[in-house]
Amino acid sequence: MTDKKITQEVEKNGMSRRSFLGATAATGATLAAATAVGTSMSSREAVASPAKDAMAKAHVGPAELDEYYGIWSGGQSGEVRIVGIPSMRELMRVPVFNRCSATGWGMTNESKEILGETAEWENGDTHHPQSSCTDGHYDGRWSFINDKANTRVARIRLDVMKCDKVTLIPNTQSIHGLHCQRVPSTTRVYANGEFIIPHPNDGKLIEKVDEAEHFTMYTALDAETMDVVWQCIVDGNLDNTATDYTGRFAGATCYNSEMAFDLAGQMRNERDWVVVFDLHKIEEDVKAGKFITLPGSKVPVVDGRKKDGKNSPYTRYVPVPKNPHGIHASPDGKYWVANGKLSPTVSVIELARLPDLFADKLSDERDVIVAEPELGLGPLHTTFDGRGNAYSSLFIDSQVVKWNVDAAIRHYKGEKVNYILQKSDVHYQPGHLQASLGETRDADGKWLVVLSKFSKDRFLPTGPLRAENDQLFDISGDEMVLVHDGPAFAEPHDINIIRRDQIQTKRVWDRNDPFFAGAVARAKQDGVNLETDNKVIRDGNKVRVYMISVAPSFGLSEFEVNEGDEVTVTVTNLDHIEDLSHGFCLVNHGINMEISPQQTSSVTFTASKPGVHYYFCTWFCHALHMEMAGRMKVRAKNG
Ligand code: CUK
Ligand code: CUA
Ligand code: CA
Repeated sequence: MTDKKITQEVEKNGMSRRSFLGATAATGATLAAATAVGTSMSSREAVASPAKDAMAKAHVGPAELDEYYGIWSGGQSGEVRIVGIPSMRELMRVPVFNRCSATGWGMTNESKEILGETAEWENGDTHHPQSSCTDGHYDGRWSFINDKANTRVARIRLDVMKCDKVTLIPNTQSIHGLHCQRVPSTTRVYANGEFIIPHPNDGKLIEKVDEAEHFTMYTALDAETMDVVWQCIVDGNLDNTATDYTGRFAGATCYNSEMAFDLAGQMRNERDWVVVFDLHKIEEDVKAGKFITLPGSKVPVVDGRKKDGKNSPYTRYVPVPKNPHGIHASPDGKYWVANGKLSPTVSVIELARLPDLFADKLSDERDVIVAEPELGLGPLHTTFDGRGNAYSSLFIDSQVVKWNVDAAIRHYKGEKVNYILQKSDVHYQPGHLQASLGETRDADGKWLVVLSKFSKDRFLPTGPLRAENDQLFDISGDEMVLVHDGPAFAEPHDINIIRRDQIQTKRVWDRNDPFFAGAVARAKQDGVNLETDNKVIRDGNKVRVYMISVAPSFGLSEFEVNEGDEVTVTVTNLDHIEDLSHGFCLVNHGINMEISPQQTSSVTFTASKPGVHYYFCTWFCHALHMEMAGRMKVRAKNG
């Protein structure tokens, strides 16, 4: 393609981008055009020397360790991933709402206990990993994650990188936005119920909207117990959420102030809201018993809706344009930035003005807004470098825009000042973006990860379903420089980037770890010492098989049960050696589980098939790993 043709393409593409809004038919054409442009541009780009320098910085050689842990959501895969930054090497997958063939998540007794009443659901949709803080710094205890698919919130222990709690949120449908308290420390986790549903939602009032009360709620969980501690009814719906750096306020975007159930209806208003919650006031009233409960639930509920134009003590509704999406706090604790999505602007809210907002000292709710810079088309999310600059993703423009927050504020006051510093193409259609430590006071402005929703021509094609593209930028200099394309499976939405010294992981399991306390208690009841005994205990038609594993053998090379028995196999890995995991897979029974060093794992199943069935070790542990196997003999009922 000639340069002139490329220019024409860009112009054409630019125009079709601009008619993108609201025109679904144009979407395909826009994206197709973007592909053509992207291809020609990238093949044209010579790698300039600043880019080469940045790439050298991002290079993590063999046996070198990354500087940061990235905690990655896995979208509709239902999992969470741990990725090294800047190498972008995937280090681990943490199954949460999904099933995992390798670790046995969803099959083992330990994981089923954690999944609780929702263990039967095999999918989830993770969007927002949020890691615990003390005084606005990551403290390495936990990451929390939402499940948009099945209205849950889960917790991941960062010391072992396993999920240890799952809570089903009552009275709402679809948990989307999630954020934890940052200051003084994470004792609360806040979760947005996205969809507006009738209350009670018992099937009696499904025909007419005006026959039932319709609303959604903001939910607070106790970070330690993961119990739901209160819910707050809101007008409209809730999309994303962010806390502040004082502990008193949280904000949530609402794209459906119209409370409509159709697309056109949800785009009717020029402005929707940032809903601001006074968390201290809600906690105070809940503590004082000033709350209601909803039928079938004991959770304290407060009403944050406006009544006859009057605000509740719990919320304020700040009008912002239009169907806003991401909301993010700057690391200096001064601002929230709400991203306009259907408006080319973002709204900058000064957090110091929120006490006056709640004290009704402002003449207009919008007086908390100190800037509304125009950035480009489809701003979805924003992150910060700790040097006063913000980076916003422009979904429709397929760009990241770097802008200066103070300059935008001065511009809003009328000064003639340019606030946009740089626009960089990304490939393609970015959602979240995250700068290193950008969610905390420690934002260090070194790396920026941009999670793009389309990869198109960037990788070898894989049929109709393509990888996403997680791109890495060096943002340490004046200009952001693209250094890496990272293909990712369905579908990272958001990440936390944590310095590696802020997370202390265990090398082997602690024998007293609560993760397998259930199995330890069962063994104790059976008089079994998990660290020495290989035993089969019969209890009516329930059989409990205990064995140890030491590379390359199981403590039992065979055991016998009767057809129809309910069998629980408990394996304890006595190996102390780092990285020496075993597995227990029972052939033709749909069972496999991980047993890492010093771990106990257990699984319960029915021995429904008479005959001899092999079990074998699935994690390659020894030169004689293939030989690490045994036989379950199932005696036929009439045998
Ligand atoms: S959401 Cu996906 S791009 Cu669920 Cu945070 Cu914005
Ligand atoms: Cu044990 Cu392989
Ligand atoms: Ca709207």
